[in-house]
Amino acid sequence: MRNFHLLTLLVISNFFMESCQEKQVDETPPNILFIITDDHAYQALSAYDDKLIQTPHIDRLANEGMLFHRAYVTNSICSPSRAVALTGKFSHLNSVRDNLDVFDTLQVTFPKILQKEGYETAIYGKWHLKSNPKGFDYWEVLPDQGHYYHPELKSEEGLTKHKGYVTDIITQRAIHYLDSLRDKSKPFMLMYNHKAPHRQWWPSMHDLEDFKYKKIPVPETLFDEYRTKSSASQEAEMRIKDHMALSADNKIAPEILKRLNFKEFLGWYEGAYKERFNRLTKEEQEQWLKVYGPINEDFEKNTPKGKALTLWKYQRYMEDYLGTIKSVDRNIGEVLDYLDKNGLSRNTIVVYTSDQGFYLGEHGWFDKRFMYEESFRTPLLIRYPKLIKPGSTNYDLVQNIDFAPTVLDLAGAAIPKEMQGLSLKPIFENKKKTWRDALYYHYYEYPGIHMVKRHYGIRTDRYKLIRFYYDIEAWEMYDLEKDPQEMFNVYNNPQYRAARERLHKRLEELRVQYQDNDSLNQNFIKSDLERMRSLGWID
Ligand code: SGN
Ligand code: CA
Repeated sequence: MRNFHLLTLLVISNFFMESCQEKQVDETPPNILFIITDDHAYQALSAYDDKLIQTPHIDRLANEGMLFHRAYVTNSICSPSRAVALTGKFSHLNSVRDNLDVFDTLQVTFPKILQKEGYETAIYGKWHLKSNPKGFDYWEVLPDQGHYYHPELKSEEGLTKHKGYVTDIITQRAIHYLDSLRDKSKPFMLMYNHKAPHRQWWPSMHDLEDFKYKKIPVPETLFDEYRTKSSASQEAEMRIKDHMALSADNKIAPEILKRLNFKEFLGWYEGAYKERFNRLTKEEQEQWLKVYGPINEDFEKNTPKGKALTLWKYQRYMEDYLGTIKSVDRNIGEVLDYLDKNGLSRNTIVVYTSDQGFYLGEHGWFDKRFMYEESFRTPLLIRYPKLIKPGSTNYDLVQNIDFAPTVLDLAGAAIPKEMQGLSLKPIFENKKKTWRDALYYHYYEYPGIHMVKRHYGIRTDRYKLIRFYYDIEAWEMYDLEKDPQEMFNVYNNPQYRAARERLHKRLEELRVQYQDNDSLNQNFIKSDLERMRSLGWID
């Protein structure tokens, strides 16, 4: 009898101890691992679509968390997206509308708030905001765009050159932080940001051959002639056919191009190609030439022309672009394994996203910037075992202004009024009653590289309305339900009159809500022109 009581007591006390521990764990603020890659198109992530590549490690986040099918950015370009992620505010209010702007580090950002809440914060990899990171206890970032091979990293101590491949190095630095540097008594927020798969797509030595000579499926709209669109599409300089450099992008040696009389895209691109090649060690150059040598020889012997050349460039583009993603996927796998092995997975929110989407030949393009789906949308996968049911999917209109409010909300911090996004927590918990019915977008970098005209617009569940302005005045409207590839501009189609009027009205409301307007725009144009003049870009 006595023994029985003792045993019962033991079992009960054990139960209490365990549930207290459980409670303790549950009340510990979550760690946050925020991963932002550069130019990763959702078309090249197998959780969304596996026709181009398998990304099993990134896919884990969807299998064990939530996959967002309608995640968008506010301004499809690098520095602006990063500023939005940090501040939760649109570009016109966060100091970074284009890649030339310098981020105002005096602003409120989510890492700064987390620091005040007792978090330790760190950032490794791509930063691209010109001013030095603020609000981070540890930081080591690529200067500007950084390099694929043997990159430099900038920290409080200055520049350090690292031996190896950029994606591996950023991972090593991030794991070193997690393992050896961090204060383990505090929750952490780690931003782990990759350069890949940014142009000019130099895959790691491990992945040089992966996609070579595998026939990559061609998008239906590769030869789009923009028949119903405004002149903005025709005038953009991002067509694979006309603007992708055979040298730097497709890795054909400049000597061969000279012999074949392909004069276009030598100049700066020739220098860029040589400079990148010269960064490789002698052994790497030999390894590289074993794979790219035969491609070069074949190009010289059987030089494709016309449509065949565009198809050849597309195939070469994809081989290298996808190659750089292989290494991102493998490295993310390593970090997820680290979390598993160190008992961190359950209490760490992992966010995977890109600074924007990218064209993989759709509409004949590479690059981003436009408000069309491929570049406006961005991948978003979030794992948080405590709140998110494994294998969930979501189709709400979410946007990168939501990142900062979401992280703060999950960390138990107050969301400042000036942040314009919404916390995604109710979506995770399945408790959302209403959600936004429309997204606002505004792109500014024009005139500039790729010459995509300034535009703003609205996207609802079914429609999209865009206004191009500055040296053009044009509206476009798409019925995304009937025309998901955005091939038919229905702005002037009488059947869509009522829908068009509703969209105009809602667009104006959004501009008021988000404090954007034409007079603000006029001032931006004035200061942008002054800057271009001072840089000697225009007279
Ligand atoms: C570089 C690229 C462009 C790209 C911008 C901005 N050219 O200038 O194609 O649009 O970066 O990219 S490259 O030949 O130098 O690679 S962003 O992602 O940083 O916005
Ligand atoms: Ca980018």
